[in-house]
Amino acid sequence: MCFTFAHIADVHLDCFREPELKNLSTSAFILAIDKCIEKKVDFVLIAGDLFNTSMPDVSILQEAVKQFNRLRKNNIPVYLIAGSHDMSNSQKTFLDVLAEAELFTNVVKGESLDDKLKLKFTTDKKTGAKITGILGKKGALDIEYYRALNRESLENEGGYKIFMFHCGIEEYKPEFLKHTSFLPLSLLPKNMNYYAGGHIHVVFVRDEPGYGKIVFPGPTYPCNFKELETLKMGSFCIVSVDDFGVSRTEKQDIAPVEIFTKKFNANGKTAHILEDEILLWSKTADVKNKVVLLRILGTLKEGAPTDVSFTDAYSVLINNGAVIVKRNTAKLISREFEEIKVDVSGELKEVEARIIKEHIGKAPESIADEEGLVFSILDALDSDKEEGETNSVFEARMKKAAVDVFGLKGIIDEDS
Ligand SMILES: [Mn+2]
Repeated sequence: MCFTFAHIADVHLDCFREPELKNLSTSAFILAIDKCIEKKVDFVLIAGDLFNTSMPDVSILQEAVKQFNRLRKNNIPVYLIAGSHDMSNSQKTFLDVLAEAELFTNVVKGESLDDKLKLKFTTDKKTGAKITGILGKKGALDIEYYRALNRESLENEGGYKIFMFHCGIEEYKPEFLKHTSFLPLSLLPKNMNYYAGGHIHVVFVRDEPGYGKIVFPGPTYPCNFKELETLKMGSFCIVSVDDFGVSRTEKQDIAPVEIFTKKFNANGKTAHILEDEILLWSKTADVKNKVVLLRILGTLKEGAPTDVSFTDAYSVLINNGAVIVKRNTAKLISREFEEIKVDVSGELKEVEARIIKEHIGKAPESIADEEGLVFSILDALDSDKEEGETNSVFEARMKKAAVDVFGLKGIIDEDS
């Protein structure tokens, strides 16, 4: 039988701090649901990272529930797996609450027998499609599930089969992620019709011999500055399956508003000249109803990146109707720092150690065991917010950890 379904992933609701971007990200999800209803898809897949955190804001939860209710009223079931962002460190997720309310079905079901993971398919009543999958975990820890997976039982099942997963695949990884390790293709169960992926925020479609159609639909909305700049919009896929079980994907773009990017090159300019150039440009730029991204890069002839003031240009752009203006000066440097070159080969820890070694000894006064001190402070600050810990408690804990490392007890008032 012919049917269609939507493959959504990486919604990351609640991922921006700025209300304007937070709203755009939520609008993008609503637009995706609008399209699913308009196209009368038979069901919707969400391949992880519906929420950006395990405890999203109440208003965001309310909006999500509203959208799932719209799908339910239109008889469109939703099948979902958790992504690395949906889970707290203690493996708790708000998705469980929504699943309990039957807003969607979490398809990660099965049992662990003799160290082997045996997954069960969830069958979609209307179409007969069989769906299963493995949740995503932080730090690619989900690879252990794949190692333990009883693949044969999945591979030998008949019918139209969908495998949902939330991790990158080693063989297909994009250039910018070359230092991250992903799941080798050989650990994916073979002989599925459709592999609904998430986690890699890039659109990717491939018919893999022996496997099936492997798809990453991209995020429904970019999740940070770089993604806003490069992706310019969100996306998901609508998949049509014919009588022979052949799946065709159609990428759907989601762009609630236009994203306008502008680069400024600081090479050979003083902070003031650069500032004037940006202000002058802002007066004539057509930014009405657009998200404006300013990327400032290069080496200033004089002055530090912090000397460049954006205040006036911001006011002009906002007055001219920009939805929001964001700038990125990560690649803007002062002349005195120009010579810093970083060799990024090897594991993250090695790169860290190398950079620290290269740059110690530059403090105006010599510090005893500076290298050890830098590592201790990195360790002390490398701690996530605990389950249920409030921001202020978390901040106080981090502050105490830092104070302890520097042995500053009594010098800094710990209650401040
Ligand atoms: Mn993601």
